[in-house]
Amino acid sequence: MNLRNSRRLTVAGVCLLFTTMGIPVAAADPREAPGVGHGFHTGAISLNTTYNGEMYELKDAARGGASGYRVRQAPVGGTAPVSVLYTDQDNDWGTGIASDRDTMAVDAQYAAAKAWDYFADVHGRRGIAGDGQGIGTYGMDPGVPDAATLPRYTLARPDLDRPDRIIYAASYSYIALDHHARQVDAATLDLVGAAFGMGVAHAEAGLPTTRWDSSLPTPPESHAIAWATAKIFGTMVEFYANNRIDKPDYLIGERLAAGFPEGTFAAPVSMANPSGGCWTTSTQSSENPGLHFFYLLAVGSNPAQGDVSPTCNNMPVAGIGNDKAAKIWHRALAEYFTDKTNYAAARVATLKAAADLFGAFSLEYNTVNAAWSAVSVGGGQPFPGDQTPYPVNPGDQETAVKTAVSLQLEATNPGGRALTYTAAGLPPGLTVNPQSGLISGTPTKAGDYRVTVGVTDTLQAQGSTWFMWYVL
Ligand SMILES: [Ca+2]
Ligand SMILES: [Ca+2]
Repeated sequence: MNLRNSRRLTVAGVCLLFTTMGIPVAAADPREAPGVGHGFHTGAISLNTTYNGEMYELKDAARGGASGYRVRQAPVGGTAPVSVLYTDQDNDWGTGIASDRDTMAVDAQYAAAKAWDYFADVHGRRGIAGDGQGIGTYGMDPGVPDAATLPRYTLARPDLDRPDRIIYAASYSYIALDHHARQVDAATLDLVGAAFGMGVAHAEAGLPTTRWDSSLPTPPESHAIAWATAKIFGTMVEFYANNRIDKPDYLIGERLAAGFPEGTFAAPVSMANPSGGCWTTSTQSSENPGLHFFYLLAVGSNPAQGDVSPTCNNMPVAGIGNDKAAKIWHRALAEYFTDKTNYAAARVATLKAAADLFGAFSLEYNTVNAAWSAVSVGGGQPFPGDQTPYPVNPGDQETAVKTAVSLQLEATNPGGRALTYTAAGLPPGLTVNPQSGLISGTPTKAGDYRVTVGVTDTLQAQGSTWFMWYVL
């Protein structure tokens, strides 16, 4: 029965419904009934709400009392914005239209619930701090100047340079959603999930939740690791929700621009191939090398389905799937990350986490190592027993164009497992036999070619080297 089309009378907590015939019918306790939400990003979904005797509150008792608030401007004469719990008369929330405040609240509450469920189901974690406390989502009215003025809102910062953007930063129990100037419904699964993940990064490791600038005492890369953590988990929440409107993908914030003319917003970041996705001293304060790493670990460089992800070292990486990749990152965060973790330390931490979960030098462990190398974060092994195979460098080659060549690659192979040979950047006309390592063919075009040759064993332990091939 649709409550909206029924007159309702509440007596001692029992809802009596009057049908059009005027005959009272005892209904189930309305406090037990799930609400219906109509989100812009999420469509029609069910919501846990709380009946207070007079109306429904956007408050989810099953998830630590997670609640949705609207933040209004300070009243005349007041100085602080006012947070108001969303309420509804008939437990049917929102219209599905982006500019509707209740619709934004539906999206936020739904996304926060999915984030809660993701961390609970996959990582055994209840809430951002793991203490069972539900989180709040705050939809900012236009003109609310600064989320930092919210009570207890000590860790959040508005993105002053981009006031159209969501405020990612979250404290232990709050997520801010900044709709500001453009009235954007920023409560997408990945962005809310990222805010949740940012809170977890801070709660577990003390990672800083702001963008780095030169005035901050903490190293730039710890900010990058925090933001990578946020966006990795935001994407995992999106996959977990598997919503029919906001479909899972490896883009960050792709729904933000929905309903706006193309070009209104910057293109969403692609984890498969982000700009600055190779670590250098100029990308170290960006999360993009970390996002690129995670995509390679989970999906791989050339997946059967999904976007190709070019590697910085020209070596192929086969992914181990979202679930294993996310478990590795979460364990690294929970056990090994600190407030000063940089990319090199994150590499060691994720290797240790992979060793804890799957064994040192397991396929999963070796894939972590390969994926970090593929974003130019290298280093030694934190455990003894390394069996990485390496190709023997054949030295620079010089051959005449349109003349057949044959070059046999050799490799060290301490693990004794079957090897696959790869060669990237070969002169046109030449190919490598992946099994035998024989490079053969007839070069068709003169030029100077930088060739990366690599070997990968059946547990994805891999090594590479490079040489020049001059075709005259
Ligand atoms: Ca999506
Ligand atoms: Ca996304």
